[in-house]
Amino acid sequence: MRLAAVQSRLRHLFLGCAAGLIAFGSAIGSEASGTSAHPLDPLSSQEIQVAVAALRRAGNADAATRFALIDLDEPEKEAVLAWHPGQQVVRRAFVVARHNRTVYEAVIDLAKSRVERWQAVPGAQSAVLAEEWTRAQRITVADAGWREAMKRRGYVSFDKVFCAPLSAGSLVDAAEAGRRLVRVTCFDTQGTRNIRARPIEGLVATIDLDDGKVISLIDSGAVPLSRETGSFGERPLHRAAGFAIDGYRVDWRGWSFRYRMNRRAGLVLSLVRHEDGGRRRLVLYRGSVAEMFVPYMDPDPAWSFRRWLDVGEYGFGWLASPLARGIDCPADAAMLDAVLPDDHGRPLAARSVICLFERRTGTPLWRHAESASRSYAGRAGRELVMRMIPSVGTYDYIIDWVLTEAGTIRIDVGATGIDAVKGVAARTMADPSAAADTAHGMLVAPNLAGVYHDHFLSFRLDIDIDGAANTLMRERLERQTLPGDAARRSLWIAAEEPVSAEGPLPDAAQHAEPEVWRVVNPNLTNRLGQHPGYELRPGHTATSLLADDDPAQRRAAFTAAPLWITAYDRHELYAAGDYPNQRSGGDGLPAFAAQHRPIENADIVLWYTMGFHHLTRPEDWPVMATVRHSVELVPYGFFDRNPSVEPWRER
Ligand SMILES: [Cu+2]
Repeated sequence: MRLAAVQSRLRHLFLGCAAGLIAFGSAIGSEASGTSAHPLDPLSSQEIQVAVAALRRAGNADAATRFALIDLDEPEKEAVLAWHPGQQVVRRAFVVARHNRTVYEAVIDLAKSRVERWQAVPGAQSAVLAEEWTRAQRITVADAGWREAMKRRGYVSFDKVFCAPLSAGSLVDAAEAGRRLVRVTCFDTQGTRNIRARPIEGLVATIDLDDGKVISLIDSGAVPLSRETGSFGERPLHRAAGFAIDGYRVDWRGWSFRYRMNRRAGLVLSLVRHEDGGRRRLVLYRGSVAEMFVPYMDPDPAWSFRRWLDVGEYGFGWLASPLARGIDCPADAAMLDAVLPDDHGRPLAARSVICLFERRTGTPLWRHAESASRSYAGRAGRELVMRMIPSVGTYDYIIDWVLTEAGTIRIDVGATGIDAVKGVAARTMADPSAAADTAHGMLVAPNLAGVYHDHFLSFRLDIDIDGAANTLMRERLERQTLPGDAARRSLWIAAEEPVSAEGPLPDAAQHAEPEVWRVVNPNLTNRLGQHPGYELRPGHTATSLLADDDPAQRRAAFTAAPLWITAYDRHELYAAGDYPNQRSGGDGLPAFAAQHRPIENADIVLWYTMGFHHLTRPEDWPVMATVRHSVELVPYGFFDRNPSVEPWRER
């Protein structure tokens, strides 16, 4: 399809959106159905018409029949894979229709206009139809009982009321059996474009769509209406575009922070603050890499010592490589230098070892299309990225500190570079030595085994939510069983408990129950009376599989759990201690935690370990495509609302 045609189609789909909420599509004109169509091409409008006509001609369907689905009936996979351009294929349509209160399935041979199958599906209900949406709204508003209930809530006219028919879920009483139902709940839309912002709570009408009437009404009493409009997207957010660098301070769209390059940790971000109603609120006092542990899984004496603690044994800042514009960073990035002393104590200018750029994510930061009111609002996603790439022997780690307009701080780590390979006799898996040669790694090329290993990257995150006195909360999701007579048997609730002891979070590695980790300032509240906080949302949390008494593991005990918490001490910066090189272990986090300092409503530090096991593969050779991993700090009651929406206008 030509671009212009695509654009015109897209415009058509949006502007032509039907009053119904279910779909944005509107009828399109008939287009030519290609004779050499690929077997997986969607049905053309002509083919759709053929399918419906065939059903009518066969007496299966009439004007009262409704179609919940008319789609390509995909051919067998063998036929699809054997197809070559120009070859004729048997095109079939698969149809779900509703006729005389019964759902039917049909298959139609489109070339022959012949119905091959027409079969009732007893007891089934097809999806809610667009016309049923509007019919349910009409039925609700016309119902005397519903009007009476609305009157008790102060409504005498309903032109500013939006009613949303909802799929009925499972049946709540026997009288509902066999009927086609939706349940309708309504909203007060006076003075707002967000038609879902003010629920008229406690009133639900259940509608029989076939009989066209309300069959039951839940009225559990009036609930106070929200006094806010819940509006968004009505005017753009006016913030300066792009970022500003002033010395070592960076400002971007409400965010500000300071950065520096440290020979050992690499990039250190400090005083990360977000503007909020004229206040510059502290989120992250300091964030940096705290250690890296890469143990190889080969007992061969030539390999068993390879269990690197790259940050303490070498230094990420020292290994930071100059970044190539247009490859390592976007062409329009700001390339930043750092000064690092060399082994002789001489200041060395490290050119372009940091880059800073704003990027379009290509994904909406947020959006909502409201077909019921034919409105749309959205904002393009943009992020600020500060990047460095230490080249640690074979590996290159792309370390990104990312800020978003939604108030999130994300750390992305991309691993690329060269697998560490061991020379072996085997050239293929058919060779006699192959089994022994690949006991601890995979052949990635003839005579080369990529030895299995892990990557554990510890981040020290000195989170200070509106000041130093913070508490780490665990919010566990627990199943709650409901009494036997309820319409539901179970749901989950969030059970909150503060973490009271320094050390690894017990059981956190097992993930036996899902849980949320949240740092709050217990001394403050937001406008909803909640303590402002940030959630630490982990991505890859593999922990070490080595035995606690393994000499390699003793040196890197921090890898036993994805999250540790300690009291703040500005000298405690490294997860495996200050001098891990050649040490036998016991330093770092286990020693810090052994002090048993108070950590509730105190200055605390979180240590998160991003971990991933690396089973090598041929595609890693000769250079590995970037594999990305992330961890996020996500605002959780820190803001009163989504900070990327324009300032609220109270009514
Ligand atoms: Cu690896």
